Amino acid sequence: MKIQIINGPNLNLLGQREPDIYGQRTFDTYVEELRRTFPDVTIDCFQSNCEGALIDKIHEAGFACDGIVLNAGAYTHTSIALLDAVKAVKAPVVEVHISNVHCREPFRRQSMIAPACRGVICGFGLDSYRLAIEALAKP
Ligand code: CA2
Repeated sequence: MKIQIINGPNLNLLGQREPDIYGQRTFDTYVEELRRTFPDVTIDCFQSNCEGALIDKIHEAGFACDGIVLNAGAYTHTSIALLDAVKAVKAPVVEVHISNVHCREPFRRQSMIAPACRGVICGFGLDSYRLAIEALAKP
């Protein structure tokens, strides 16, 4: 099984800023742990701060892998273009968030992409990604 993780804007700063909200670990270290947790799953990672690059990756991975774990960052709350990209592809997409977006600012409660996603997982720190892969890997 092949899973593509796609991280959006500012998530390259994980482990460097705002550790109270996003934790202290870098994503690279966390992914190594994920790969050990799911030895039978090929896990690829992509991060971009650019909306178009995220859309291109969804198009590419959405026909080449078995599932996408998407943390679109702040684009989650604004991007109809990402919604359309998720709708357009074959692979199921799980929306994830590290923080619990429902107990933060009101604008974070709205997701543009959720209606096109298989499911949404938020609030479990980096473990949200493991839970998403768990859900996608279930037969
Ligand atoms: O909780 C999440 O995973 C978010 O998708 C993170 C986004 C935020 O806009 C969403 O509402 C919820 C922000 C990502 C910023 O990432 C940083 C990581 C470390 C330091 C600073 C920013």
